[in-house]
Parts: sequence; C-alpha cells; structure tokens
Amino acid sequence: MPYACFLSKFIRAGFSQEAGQRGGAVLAASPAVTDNDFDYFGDSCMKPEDILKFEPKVLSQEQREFYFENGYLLLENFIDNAWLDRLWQVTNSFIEKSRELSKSDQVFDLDPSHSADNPRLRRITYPAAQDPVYEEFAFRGPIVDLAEDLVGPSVKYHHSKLNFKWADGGEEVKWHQDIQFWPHTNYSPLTIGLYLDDVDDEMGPMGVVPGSHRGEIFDLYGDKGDWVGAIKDRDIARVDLDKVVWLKGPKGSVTIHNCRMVHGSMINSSPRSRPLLLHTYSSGDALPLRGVGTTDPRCSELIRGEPARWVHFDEEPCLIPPDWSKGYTSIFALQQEEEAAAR
Ligand SMILES: O=C(O)CCC(=O)C(=O)O
Repeated sequence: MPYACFLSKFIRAGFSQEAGQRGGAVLAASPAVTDNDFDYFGDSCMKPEDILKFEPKVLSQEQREFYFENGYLLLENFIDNAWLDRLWQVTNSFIEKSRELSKSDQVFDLDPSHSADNPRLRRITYPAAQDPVYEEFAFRGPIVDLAEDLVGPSVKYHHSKLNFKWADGGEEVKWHQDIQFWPHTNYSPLTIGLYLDDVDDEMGPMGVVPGSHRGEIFDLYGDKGDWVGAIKDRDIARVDLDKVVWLKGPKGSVTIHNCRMVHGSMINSSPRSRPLLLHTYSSGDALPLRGVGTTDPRCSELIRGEPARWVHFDEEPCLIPPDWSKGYTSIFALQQEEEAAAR
C-alpha cells in the first residue's frame, strides 16, 4: 500500500490528532509489544501502524503520531551540553584543518569565498566516518532512540553530514525532497538534524511544509535533463508554501523530517554560522537503491534490532538520481552550479 494511502487509512482508523480521544482508546486497547513477540521476520513490514505498537524509548505516542501525520518534529534542547561540548571540540578541529585547503575535497565542501584567514565551510561530508566522537553520536548517541521510535525497532544508518551555512551569506538550500537523492525500497527514511548553536529566523533555519510528505514526489531534474536537486518553480506552485514551519531553537534542538518532506532553508544573513549535524536512518526492512545514493562507508548498517528477512517495497515509484558512485559534492554545490549555469 503506498505511504499516502496507508496514512489516510491510519488517520481514518482514529489515530489522528483531531481524533485524540478515540486514538487514545485504540492505543490503550493495543498493549505495546516487544521485539521478542513481534513477528517482523514474517510477512509484515514496518509501516507506521506497526512501529507505533512498540513501546517508545524517548518520544510520547502523541509525538510519534504527529510525525507520521505531519512528516516532521522539532524537539527543543534535546541534546545536553556534555554532548554539545564534545561535538564542538571535534568540529572546531575540522574548521582549523579546513584552513589548509583552497578547494573542496571528499570531506570538506568549501564556499567559493573560503580562505585560510576566513574559513567558510559549507559541509563536512560523512562526519561519522571522519572522527570517533561523530561516530559515537551517529551510531550510539541519543538520536538513535529517536530513530528507533519512528522507524524501529530495527534501525539502519544511511549517512551523515554537517551543514554549516556560514555567517553573512551562507547559501540557501532550495525546496527539495531527499528521497530522490537516495531512493530506497520504501519511504521510511528520515533525517535527524542537531543544531550545534542557537538558531533564529535570520540564520536560515530548516523550513518544512507539514503534510507534504504525503503528497507528490517531484522531479528534481531540470528542463535540460540535468540533475538540479531542487523542485522547479512551476512545480513548487503546487505546494502550499504558506504553511511552511521554520524549525528554529536553542542549541541542542533537534529537527526530524521524513524523506518525502518538502523542505529547504534560506540564506544565513546573520553574523553567526548555523551548524546543523544531520543523520539519516531507515527501517531495517528498507534497502537503498541505485548504488545506494551515497558513498558513506557505513551506509545501510543495521544499528538496532534484527536484520530483516523480507524487504518492504512501497508501490509508489521514486525518481532515479544520476550515478554518483564516482563522486558527489553537496546539495549546495549542485544547486548553486545550476544557478550559475542559468546566468
Ligand atoms: O542545511 C539545511 O538547511 C538543509 C539541508 C538539506 O535539506 C539537505 O542537505 O538535504
């Protein structure tokens, strides 16, 4: 059943926020199951209704239902200062290292105006593969519990990145959906972002369009047939951008968005940078397609639960991206190159 059809059935069945009381009764009548008594080796696949039957680790049942219905969550102050201090220590060491570089490489994606005196990083690629602190955070940190509550009980890691959006003009990320960059057999993947610093409106917070994860999957190729990684103007007209929610908050706040969510962010016009550490996870029964869409060395590694014996295929088709197995820079580079070519 396509995700959208499932969602409408799920909502009709009484799990929606509007039907809160009825939903509560349904949930109360269905006691939480444990990994041991759930037959996920059988013919079932991990759809929202199955995931919700498991006892949550950190989220409330209302927050999980909100995520499935709206496609996103914002959790303010979710990560404590001890973690933030450790992550900042390693992040500062990467910023220092970047001073030695004059052009982007496989780890550092640099803004065109980057220099040794004035480092301007756009992105660190696959941070979890670059340093043990990032690795611990991605594979065993508190966000893995969040992933488990929304895709579990089996969770697979897909990739990580640290988007800086540097001060005074850090680039925008145009409206797009993620799943076309790295198609999977189903639409369970989600991305969890951590703001390493306080983020306000001026700093280019992540913007999401609630419910758009239940809508169409857009073509991210441009009119010349080249990949632009952004939704075309004439297509975005079909999305209700009046509904955009800007996800901002104090440092330690966490954003979560589904892989079909229409999202983006504006230029950072403030004098402060906006480091957002992002990790993508999927249900254990989702397999990445097309050369897996990332060269993260630990892509598709199972980090919670048991390996799936059956793969879950959603019947709704997904766009196939170009073959990036020989190299991928960043969404910033791809979207900005397209802009330059159009000028
Ligand atoms: O950094 C951001 O604001 C958004 C990043 C994003 O959407 C992406 O990298 O796919």
